[in-house]
Amino acid sequence: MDRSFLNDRGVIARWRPFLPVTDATPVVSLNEGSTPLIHSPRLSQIVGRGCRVFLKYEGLNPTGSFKDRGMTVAISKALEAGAKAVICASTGNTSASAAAYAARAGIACYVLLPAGKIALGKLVQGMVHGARCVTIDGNFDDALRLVRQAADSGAPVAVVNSINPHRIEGQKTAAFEIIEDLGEAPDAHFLPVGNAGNISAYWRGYNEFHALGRSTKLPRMVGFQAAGAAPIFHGKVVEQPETVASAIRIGNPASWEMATAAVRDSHGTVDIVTDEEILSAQRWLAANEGIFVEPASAASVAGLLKCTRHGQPASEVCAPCPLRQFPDEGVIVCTVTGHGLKDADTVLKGGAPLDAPIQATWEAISALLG
Ligand code: AN7
Repeated sequence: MDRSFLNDRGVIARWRPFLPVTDATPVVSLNEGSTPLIHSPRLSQIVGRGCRVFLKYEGLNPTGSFKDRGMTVAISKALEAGAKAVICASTGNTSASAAAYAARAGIACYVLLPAGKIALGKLVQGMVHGARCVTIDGNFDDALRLVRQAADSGAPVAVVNSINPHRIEGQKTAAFEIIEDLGEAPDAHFLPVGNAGNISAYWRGYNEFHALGRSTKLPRMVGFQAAGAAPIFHGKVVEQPETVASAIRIGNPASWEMATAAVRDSHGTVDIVTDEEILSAQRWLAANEGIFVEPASAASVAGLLKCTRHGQPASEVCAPCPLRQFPDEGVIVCTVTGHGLKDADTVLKGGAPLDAPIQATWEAISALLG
């Protein structure tokens, strides 16, 4: 029997030469990565001038978010180092991913979560994969501070937050895939920013492939924070971050400096989108392109829609507009980072009421269909 199919999938299998693994690394994979880059005709039309917009749909990873790309590397390396347990702070997706990969690796997983601020689907993922889910009376930034303390204390746990460099290494592979799919880097890359690891990872990936001659250009990196949780945009820590996009409810991002460098070096920008803009982009994407993403993920598309509305250079609310002087027929990639089913509550709260049941008769259905 041909068994090669068993390990020819997954981020480490596909991108091994670019990752910090050796033959001695036990690969823990769930066939993550290789997510679709989906052309969005309607967004392309809205941007106009022959530009093309693509969505990198990271919700199609095994646990439903981009976190799996970094987690396969982080957990494999933790296992290689002999770890028996891992720990992370999370707004939900990191913990869901860590729990699944730790289960697969056969090691324990502790997750620290801000009480009451985790989307239900993500909490359920942590539980079902057997992680020890601990909620704290504090926000994500408090949870991350405690995880750092756990690391410093010498407790026998490996940290799998993105302060673990293996996470960023794994996540950079999304940029490789985009260059392979397009045959070139895009002109701009839009994505949501929370802890700021992903924007840093993409920038690293684009630079590595550019240096190897696999692309001739580098995209402008354009990050969007929720208006109530926008420390990088404002240039200062937000003590009490608030947003409906719970995944990016972060006031003191771990990869702040790396992200700032990515934005500066790529001539990009960081801007904000309101909760209303986020929810409206989420619904728009689901209703018009058939793609259901969680609120945080919709921040990239909300940002693009905001840019097309303003279309003007810097105003009070809009950082230097990334679409200003954008080339005709340019290519924009928006990463949509997580699946919409993780947070069904937010959609229901937004009012999608079901009508009362109708009679189970053909007359009733026939009247409905006109
Ligand atoms: C769907 O899970 O921080 O800027 O603890 O879940 O790399 O942090 C999640 C972040 C965007 C922001 N979209 O990415 C966590 C966590 C979704 C996310 C982000 C997150 P970063």
